[in-house]
Amino acid sequence: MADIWNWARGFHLSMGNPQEHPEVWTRRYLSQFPDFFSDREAARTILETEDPLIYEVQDMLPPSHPGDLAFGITRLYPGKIGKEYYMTKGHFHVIPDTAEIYYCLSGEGYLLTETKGGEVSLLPMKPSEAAYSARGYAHRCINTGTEPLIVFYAYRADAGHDYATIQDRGFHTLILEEDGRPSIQTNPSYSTLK
Ligand code: S6P
Ligand code: ZN
Repeated sequence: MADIWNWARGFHLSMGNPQEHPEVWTRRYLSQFPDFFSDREAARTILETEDPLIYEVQDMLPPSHPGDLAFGITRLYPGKIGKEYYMTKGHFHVIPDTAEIYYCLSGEGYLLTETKGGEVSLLPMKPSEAAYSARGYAHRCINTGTEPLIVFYAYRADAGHDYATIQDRGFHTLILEEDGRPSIQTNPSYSTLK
């Protein structure tokens, strides 16, 4: 990575523009995680004709030192798969006792957080608002608006990501569009997803 990221001495940089530092951007297309959506049939139908970009992440991932901070920008596009709003995969941290802070720059949606025991904290995100995902909680961004939801996040650098638990069990809570507005629902497949 370029010299700009001097984790030992500090640095500053311009963020959020995919044209700058393109090597630290990761893109997630529907074909990479169709089974994370509750309506898998709808996902399959869409993939017959297109493969939409759901979100992109500029992840300034430092070497894994517990005293460093990983941070970046997530840009989550608007849209739905069936009735379910576009969302990130979501994950627990491998070191469970690690929190994460999100700050909303633009757009609107939710940070859905929940424990392995199914305790849910659903945190709204609007510009200039922060959402704190507590230690032990998985987290997922959901875009319920019509513009990209853009957030800044930071967390302990060596926390690690566990996607497999979410892939197997799903989240306890789903945000679906009903009558043109977000509706909070219990995931009927929670714990039984395979
Ligand atoms: C990492 C942090 C974010 C997410 C990003 C994409 O701990 O929570 O950078 O990685 O929002 O979500 P996901 O679930 O695909 O990593
Ligand atoms: Zn995280």
